[in-house]
Amino acid sequence: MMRFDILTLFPEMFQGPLSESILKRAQQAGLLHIHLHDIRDYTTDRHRSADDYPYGGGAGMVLKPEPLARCLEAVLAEDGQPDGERPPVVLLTPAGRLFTQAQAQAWARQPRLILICGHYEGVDERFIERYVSDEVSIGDYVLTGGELAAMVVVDAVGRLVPGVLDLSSLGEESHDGGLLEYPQYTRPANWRGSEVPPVLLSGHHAEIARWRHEQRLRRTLERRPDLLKRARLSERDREILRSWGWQPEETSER
Ligand code: 6GU
Repeated sequence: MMRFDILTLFPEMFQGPLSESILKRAQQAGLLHIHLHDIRDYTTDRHRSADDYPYGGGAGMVLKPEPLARCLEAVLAEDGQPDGERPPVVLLTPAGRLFTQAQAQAWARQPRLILICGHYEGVDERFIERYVSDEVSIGDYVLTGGELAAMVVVDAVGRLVPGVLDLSSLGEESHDGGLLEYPQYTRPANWRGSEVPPVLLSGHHAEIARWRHEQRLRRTLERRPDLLKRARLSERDREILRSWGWQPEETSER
C-alpha cells in the first residue's frame, strides 16, 4: 500500500488520468491512495492569492511560501508517520534533477510520497529550503506546470507498488539492465505483406532469446547510446556492439 499526496492549484486536472485503467483498479483495490489538495484552500486573503510578483523583477509570478507551507503542514498532520520519519517531499520543476526508473524504484519502497506541483516562474526558494527533499524534472522540455509531471511520477512509482501489476509484466522492461526492450509481434504472421521475423515462429527458445537480446543491443545503440555507458554488458555484448561500430568510452565513473 502506498499513499500519494498531491499539492496543486489545479486538482481537476488529475481526474482523468488517475481514474482510468491500472491506477483506477489499484485505488479500488486499496493498493494506492491518492489524495489531492488545493493549495488555494490554504490562502488567507480575500482574493485567495497563491502567487505574487518576483522580488528583483522579471517575468511571471512566483508561488508564495505561506499557502504552500500551510497546505503541506496540514497534509503532513493528516497521517502521522512515526516520529521523525518524514515522507519524501518532492517538488516537480523543470529545474530539478532528472526523474529516472531508479528513483521510481526507490520511492515505490516508501509508504508515502508528497508531490508539489510547481507553477508559473517558480516557487519561493525559502519554502523549498525548509520543506522540499527532492526537486525533479521529467525531461528536457518545459510544461505549463508540474501537474502532468506529477501524474507521470504517480504512474511510474504506483505501477511498481507490489500487487498493482501482475508480476509477469514486471519481468523485463525497457531500461531493465540498462537496455531498451526488444520489438514485439502478435498475430497475424503476415500483416498486409509484412512478415513476423521467422525466428519467433521457429520454436527455438534459445535462438529467440539470443535474437531478442541482440535487438535490445541494436536499438539501444541506435536510439539511446548514452544508456550503454551504464548498461550491464557481457564481454560478448561488447564484441557485438563493437562490430556495429560502437566505441566504448574511457573507463568511466559508474
Ligand atoms: Cl516537473 N515541470 C514543468 N513545468 N516542466 C517540466 C517538468 C516539470 N519536467 C519537465 N518539464
